[in-house]
Amino acid sequence: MPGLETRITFFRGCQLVDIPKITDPRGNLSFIEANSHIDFDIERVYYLYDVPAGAERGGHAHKALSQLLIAISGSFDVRLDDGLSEVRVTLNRPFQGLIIRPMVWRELDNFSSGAVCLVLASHHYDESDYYRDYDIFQKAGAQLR
Ligand code: T46
Repeated sequence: MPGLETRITFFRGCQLVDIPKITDPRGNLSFIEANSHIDFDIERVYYLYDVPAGAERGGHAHKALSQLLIAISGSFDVRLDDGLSEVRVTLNRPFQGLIIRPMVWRELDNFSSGAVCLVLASHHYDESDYYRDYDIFQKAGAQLR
């Protein structure tokens, strides 16, 4: 169902995406199709779960990777930072996703009990794609601007 979803671009190309939701007395169903609801091929899927209260994930940026994050269960906050400014987004619906683009620092916190973060990623895991040092990320971002 290309084009039916709502996308709100709000920060450095990052987007909030409404994912189709098929309601049914038997329970709801949502689906995501590559190059339709998201504008990249899905090369990897991973998920964060059993996150202890007060724990934080992320704390890095990517050079080339795009990802779609979904709170499949529960809720958590995502802080996005481009080296100049930041925004905070709460994900708490299994039918809404957040696309995070390259060169955006992300930190995930405030995980609710039982929260599950599903991630659809544009590339396989590659440690060399990470900026894990904020100062180095900020300098690299400044050179691109
Ligand atoms: C991101 C946030 C939302 C792998 O071996 N394969 C994988 O696909 C991933 C994602 C990680 N790993 C290894 C690398 C580390 O030894 O798992 C360990 C933990 O990874 P990391 O500290 O990067 O996990 P998070 O939750 O801080 O970050 C992850 C993603 O790495 C990152 O791209 O945006 O989730």
